[in-house]
Amino acid sequence: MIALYSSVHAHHDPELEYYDGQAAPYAERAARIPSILSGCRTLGIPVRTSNISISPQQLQAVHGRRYVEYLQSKCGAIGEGAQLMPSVFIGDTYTPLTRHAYEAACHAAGLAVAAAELVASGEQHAVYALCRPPGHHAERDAMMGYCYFNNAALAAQRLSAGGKKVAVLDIDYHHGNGTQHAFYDRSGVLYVSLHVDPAEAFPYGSGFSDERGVRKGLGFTRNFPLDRSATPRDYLAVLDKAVQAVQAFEPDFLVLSLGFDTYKDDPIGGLGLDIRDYRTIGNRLARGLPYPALIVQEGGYNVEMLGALSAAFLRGYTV
Ligand code: Q9C
Ligand code: ZN
Repeated sequence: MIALYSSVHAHHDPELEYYDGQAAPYAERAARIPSILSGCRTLGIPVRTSNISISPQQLQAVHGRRYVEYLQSKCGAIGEGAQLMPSVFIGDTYTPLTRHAYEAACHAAGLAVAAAELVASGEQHAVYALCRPPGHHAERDAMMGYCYFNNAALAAQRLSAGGKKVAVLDIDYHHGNGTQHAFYDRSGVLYVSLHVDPAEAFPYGSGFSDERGVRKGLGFTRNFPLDRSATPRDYLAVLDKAVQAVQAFEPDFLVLSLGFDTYKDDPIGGLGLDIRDYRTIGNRLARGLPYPALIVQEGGYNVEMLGALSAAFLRGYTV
């Protein structure tokens, strides 16, 4: 296993997000990535730098042309250090634009696609893409939840080339609305998500258990909402169900959308999981889902703890 990293993310570092119009410090901080990098180093996972962008054409595998062009031109007009809350192509007020948002998002997507290529070619059995900004809330035509381009969806789309079956397992605290919607009417990509019940958590509008896909995609979306008060024991029991749903699909490849915002002291999530639980999670996934895998970084906002959390996960995953 190797990790893929790009330094370009650091130029995108907004100051504020808006909750019902009230400004609050931006939780999706650039310092997250060095912390996760230290977790990889603790485990001796080789880290390869991959400063590869993605073209507007490649982004259109998942996103609309107008949306991509809007982001590119709008970001170019923003001053260094400033931020802008757009009025269109936006799903919430947590996702401001900066001068370097487009560039950073293109490099995060570039990491995910480069990682997908290493896995598709068989060069690596597993690759951890240290994507930032994250991606799973990004819709076809809307930025949302700190996400601009959907890294996991772009990678899954790449891995599905030639009719390969791809399972996306999303264990971020939040439901990955954008990834779900990207494949909602298709049978070749399974989306399975474990997250806090959208009745009580972001993104509120999707991730309910009765969302199961449409037309050819019916049955190829599976949501496992958790109560906010779920214990680690409850969590692991539901994780086993999600793992079984993936196993039943018999995928050629796995994309794991990995969030550490389920950690008990996460500043915006927080689901009672402790460091040792991440080792258990990593271990259960490695054993239950031994497919060639791409791990895509999503959320996780306790910057000081991300190194320990990623190390614990990797310790369990790589045994
Ligand atoms: N009052 C990801 O984890 N809402 N995005 C926070 C705090 C924004 C999370 C609400 C959550 C976005 C990738
Ligand atoms: Zn999240």
